[in-house]
Amino acid sequence: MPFNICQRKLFTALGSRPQGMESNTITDSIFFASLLSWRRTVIVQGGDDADPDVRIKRDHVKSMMKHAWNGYVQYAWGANELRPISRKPHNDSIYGSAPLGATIVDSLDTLFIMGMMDEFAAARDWVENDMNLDAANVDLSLFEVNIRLVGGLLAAFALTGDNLFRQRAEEVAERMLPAFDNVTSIPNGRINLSARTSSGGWPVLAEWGTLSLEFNYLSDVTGSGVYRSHIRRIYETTINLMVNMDGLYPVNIRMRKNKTKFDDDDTRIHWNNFDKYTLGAAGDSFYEYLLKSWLQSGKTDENSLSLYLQAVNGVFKKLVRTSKQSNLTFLVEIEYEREQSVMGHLTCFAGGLFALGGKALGLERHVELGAALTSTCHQSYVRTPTKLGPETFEFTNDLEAEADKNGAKYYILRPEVIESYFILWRLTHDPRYRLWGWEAVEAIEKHCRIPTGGYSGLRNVDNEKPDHDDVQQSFFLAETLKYLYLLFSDDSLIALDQWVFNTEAHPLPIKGGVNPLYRPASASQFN
Ligand code: DMJ
Repeated sequence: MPFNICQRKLFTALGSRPQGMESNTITDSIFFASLLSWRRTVIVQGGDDADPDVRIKRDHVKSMMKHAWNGYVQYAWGANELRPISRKPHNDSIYGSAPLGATIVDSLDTLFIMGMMDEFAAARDWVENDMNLDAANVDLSLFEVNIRLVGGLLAAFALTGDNLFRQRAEEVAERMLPAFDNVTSIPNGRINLSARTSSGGWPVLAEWGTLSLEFNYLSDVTGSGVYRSHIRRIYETTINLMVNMDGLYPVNIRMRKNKTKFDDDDTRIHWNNFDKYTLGAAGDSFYEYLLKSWLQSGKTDENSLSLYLQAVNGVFKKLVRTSKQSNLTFLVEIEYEREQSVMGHLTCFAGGLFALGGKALGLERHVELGAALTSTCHQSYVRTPTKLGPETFEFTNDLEAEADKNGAKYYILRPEVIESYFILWRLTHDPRYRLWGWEAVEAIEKHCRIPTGGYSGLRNVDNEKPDHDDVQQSFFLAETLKYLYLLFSDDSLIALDQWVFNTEAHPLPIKGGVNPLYRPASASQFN
């Protein structure tokens, strides 16, 4: 049964005009207009496709989630990730040995959306009773903590309205704030959640540029402006001091104090640009969050939109290329003014991003670029013997969307290619995207499924005999399986005009009346 929150909300709202709002013609029309805008149902569970064959495929994806989850529960419960072959916890991941249950928090919304409510209840119980930030006495990536923990908890809060998730998200975020005790608005890249300290200097573009969705939403649901104020300083002040190349930003920036003969403590800032420009690793989600911040704001955040449009113009001008052999569209990277014709699996998110932006803005050229990049990423999968794509692939006189013989041929269960299939499917309903998604399901089942529980990445996608890396990444449950499940669902389930996905595929509601699950603190009488 679809979980129809809209009707319950409307009923509550109709019985209770907000306190302090007097009745007159203007306020009446605002009040009832806002109720009308709530009339559209928000579907967060269910959403079965009308076609029985598609329903069978979706059931299969759900069974994959069960298999992935059961392996983790059995052999790694409470640890960050699972080593499915060794059948023990994986402690060398981004969170190291900090017992932060990354797989549990990253999986909350996937479990909920799939209707796996017993598993969801166990996960919630862990978040309530066992998630111990004081035990995380280690330097962690600000970016990873934000996208997986804060993003995962906020999405769980939005979907369920359960205040536990908001409280825990705020606890984590509040311990991230020392990273902003910096001379500039760019935060330090490392935080210690237990000691409440930060270190590491400036992180790369994609790290400091991937905070806005979570921080803006946090401010709205907690009523605390501190999170939004940090984002404002970055995007409304600091970014204007940065050199850019046609709207594209270098992945590495450095700050140094200006030593003068008058004052050794002069804190004026000089910006050095280390010029690698890329939509791949270290750059990717900076661009993603520009578009999505505009979407999340209900299309009112003009500053983010303007930065996004400038960046896509830069992409067209500087980065889009076509392969010689089969006219495949790809994106180059520019490093110290030299072009590298290499794309990463990570870069494949850009297909979905450009299509999403193009559709929202009525820019067909952007949608076409997104579709063309998604086809190229599909080629990176189907040209390998395993039908799973390598970490990086090249375009040379001899190679087209394939890894070089010394290249990075591993596949670590990443989501980006499937993410773009999902977005393109929702926007175009071209059946090829479901076909390609199903090809990926079959390949993952054949090469990555470990019979005793869980899924493993591969060391080399060119080896038909599996060479497992023995790691089930938490983003496999957060992203890869969620996007596959939604690919085989009806459009109404987590509708794209009501939700934006953070870069870890955690859906956050869109502001401005289209999604009653936004749950701002100021409207808590409706929650
Ligand atoms: C995830 O943590 C996120 O998607 C991030 O943006 C990039 N890396 C992984 C998945 O590949």
